[in-house]
Amino acid sequence: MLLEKDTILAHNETRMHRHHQVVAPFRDNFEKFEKIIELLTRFQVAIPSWALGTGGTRFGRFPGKGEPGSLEEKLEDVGLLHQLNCNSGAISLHIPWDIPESPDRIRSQAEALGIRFDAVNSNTFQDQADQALSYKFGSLQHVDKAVRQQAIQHNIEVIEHGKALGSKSLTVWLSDGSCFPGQLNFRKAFQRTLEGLQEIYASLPADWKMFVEYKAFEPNFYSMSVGDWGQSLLYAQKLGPKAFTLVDLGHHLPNANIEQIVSLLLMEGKLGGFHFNDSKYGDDDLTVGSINPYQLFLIFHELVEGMNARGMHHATDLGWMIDASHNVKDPLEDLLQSVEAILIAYTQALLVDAEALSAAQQQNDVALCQELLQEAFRTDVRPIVAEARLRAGGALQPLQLYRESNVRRALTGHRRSGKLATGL
Ligand code: AOS
Ligand code: ZN
Ligand code: ZN
Ligand code: ZN
Repeated sequence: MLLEKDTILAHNETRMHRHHQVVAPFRDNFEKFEKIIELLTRFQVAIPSWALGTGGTRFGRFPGKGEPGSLEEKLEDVGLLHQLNCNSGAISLHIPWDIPESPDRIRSQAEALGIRFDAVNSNTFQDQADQALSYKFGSLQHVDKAVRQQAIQHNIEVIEHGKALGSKSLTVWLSDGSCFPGQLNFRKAFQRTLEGLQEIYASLPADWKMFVEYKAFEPNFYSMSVGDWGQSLLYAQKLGPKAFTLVDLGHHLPNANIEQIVSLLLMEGKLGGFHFNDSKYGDDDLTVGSINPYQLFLIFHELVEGMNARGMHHATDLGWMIDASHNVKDPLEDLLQSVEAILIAYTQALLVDAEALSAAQQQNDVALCQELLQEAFRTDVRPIVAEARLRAGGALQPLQLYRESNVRRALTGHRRSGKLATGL
């Protein structure tokens, strides 16, 4: 369901006077302001198909209404988000949850909505109904070659689906690992996993990237075969130039310095992209920026600094994706909040006076270093983000417009009883 253009215009009209008042002070530095607007306009965050419906925990799931039941409906939802904020012009699919029956049709639907396909995700963390062998004891690490082959074959099929849609990357997240000491020979598990990844890598088209996502724990609780950025980097280095590490913010041990990890991966040319979310305890998959917005800002500070140093293109040289799960909020509202949080952190990072910071670091002026970062972080940049949206044709306040337009009620009316087609 897409909103009428007039609806957005009317929404903006009633807020325009106030918007002009709050955005005016930022225009004082005209050149920087215009540069930031341009960067924000190009910056697109991929929405994960699996986050468009209500998620759950192992204790239960409380489904919402009007949730998408097909890939077409998922695309519709992302189209709506993109129409509201003009920064959600991509979707990340999960196979087999999102197998397109007719890739050409899906492709033209996405094109009409201004949406491209970001990384396709494989799934060897569940057993599917028609699957010959079980992943109970892992997939690429499995002691049985036949299970490993099945997992390799699946990943190759995922690449094929991605090719048909115009995707350019594969994300491999493995739930492989062990729950108890002694269960696994770490070295052999690593080697088997590497061999599997090498076979998948060999099937990657020349212009594709492979993202190796790491996770410290869960579903295995003693060891994970891609458990941290060190292991992911090892795989990526051994695989070759098309392989990169993917950082999911919720996949670290408590208090990990994620921004430093990001900085060093960037330095090595091995940072592939992100699964943005927020957490207080573990892989909580909460709304981006809802728990620790300062950490998000510090990550973006490293990204801006590191990407500029390497001459990288902010919008296109990394995979910007969300990985979240919504248990108590309307998924679309939550995703609007997440994209907004990402843009706010990015904008604040763009405001950092890089030259002054570098000089202060050189002088060991620790207090000034902190002041310079916090000066940017404490700036309410929402008017800048809104201005970028306004110029791109989006809504000044996407969440409010979503609510005012009663979108969820309309979706509930014409979709089958909120039945969700994804595996979560
Ligand atoms: C799992 O914890 C990872 O974050 C993966 O990215 C996973 O594929 C995704 O959450 C979908 O279930
Ligand atoms: Zn993830
Ligand atoms: Zn996760
Ligand atoms: Zn997560």
